[in-house]
Amino acid sequence: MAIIAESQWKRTEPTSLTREAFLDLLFGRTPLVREEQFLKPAQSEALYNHFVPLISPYLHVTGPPVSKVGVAQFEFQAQSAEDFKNRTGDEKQRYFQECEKYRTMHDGLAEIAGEDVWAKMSRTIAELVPEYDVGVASEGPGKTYFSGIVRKINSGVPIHCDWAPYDCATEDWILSKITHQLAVNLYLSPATRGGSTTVFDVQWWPGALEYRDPDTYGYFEALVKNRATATFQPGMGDLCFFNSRNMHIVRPLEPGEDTQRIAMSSFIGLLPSEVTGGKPKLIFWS
Ligand SMILES: O=C(O)CCC(=O)C(=O)O
Ligand SMILES: [Fe+2]
Repeated sequence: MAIIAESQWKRTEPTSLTREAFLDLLFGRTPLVREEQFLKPAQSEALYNHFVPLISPYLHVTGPPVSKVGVAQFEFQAQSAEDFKNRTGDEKQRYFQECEKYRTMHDGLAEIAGEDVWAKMSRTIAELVPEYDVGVASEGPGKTYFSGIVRKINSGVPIHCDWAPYDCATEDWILSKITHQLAVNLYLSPATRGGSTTVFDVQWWPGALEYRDPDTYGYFEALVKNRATATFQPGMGDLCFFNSRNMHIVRPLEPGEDTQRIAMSSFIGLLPSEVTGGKPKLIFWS
């Protein structure tokens, strides 16, 4: 059996968003960073009410249903063994066309919530790590990625990780050149029954593919058995970060929970200076 690297986690509890915590997360030394009440309840409520009626199903998902406002690069990925056999070569073109449709999606945020909460999130990070450039991922004119999708995940997601150097290796996406990857979620929902997220102390490495469920983007449970975990129950207005190279799972809402589990979400990848030709850059995409 393949060998898993020794744990680097110093703790399993979430820490608040400081420079040290952010860098520990990026480099795998801590599992969770959580800034409680990043949004005031009235802001979350206004955004929730604005986005819920606009939600539509993912264009492609090989697992429990997920729906959204915006674009997920994941919708254009090879998710299952079958998908890998059926790449058409026009995935990137279709992806960037879809991004154009949602280019103005955040324009009304300031009016709805009193401030552009998504810009506030990226500004907060940029201030913590001045040694990095920070911005939405781009491959040049007409090829700017989309960041800040709003997702509804009521039915949970299987054990999986989000690791662009593997997930995006099917084409020449710039994302496959990152060296570290985080997920950030700004939870807008008051849902409290079910819907917790668990991060496992197992990062993607080639041997993890032995545990891949061929029918979905998920991995079998044996991969994470007996490994340390860090679990959180998202609270309305909380801004939570985890290292998305780590395996993670979202549990479904329980029967009787009648609010939707909604979050505004992005990945954050570190592009090294060998790729940027200048400062390392934190790139955002959903
Ligand atoms: O909704 C969540 O808590 C996490 C969803 C997820 O898999 C991700 O953001 O990568
Ligand atoms: Fe994920």
